[in-house]
Amino acid sequence: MLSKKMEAALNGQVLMEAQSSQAYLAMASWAEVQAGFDGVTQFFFRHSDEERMHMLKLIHFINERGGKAIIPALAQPEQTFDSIQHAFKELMHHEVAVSESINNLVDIALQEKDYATHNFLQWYVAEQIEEERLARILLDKLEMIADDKGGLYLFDRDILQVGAVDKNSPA
Ligand code: OFO
Repeated sequence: MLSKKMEAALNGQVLMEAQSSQAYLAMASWAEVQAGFDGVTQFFFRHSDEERMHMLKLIHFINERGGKAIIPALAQPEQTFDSIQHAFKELMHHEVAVSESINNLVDIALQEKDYATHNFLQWYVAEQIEEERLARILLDKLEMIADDKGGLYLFDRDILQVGAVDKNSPA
């Protein structure tokens, strides 16, 4: 059974995952209208779907542990970006903030002696290590490429291979 404090904190994470999904959906849509960035477009659409799965996993857990998942209202995410680099910088900042939030949940689970939730959260801890790693790799590549069109072409072509390392289904 979840404590009220744990339940509220997990619901906060539902919101965060939903916001992540929306933010990456906006990036995907933006990339889709930037001619030629097919790989980046697919990457963000796929990432948005993954965030939704992260949210669903939390919703089911909260409900199964005697709580009630709250389906949140969402603010409109950023719609336009100055560059591919800008979008990936946002992704990186976002993932670091999510990791901090997950760590905070782990702290609360320990304070509450809620070992079931602590165990559940380990999947998210591992996932965040992977998400931050991926975001850093991609951002480093983009910073090296800068405005080089050939480099951006190759980045767009190869991004789904890099992203494939990130595949461990949360379902
Ligand atoms: Fe849900 O991991 Fe990214 O935000």
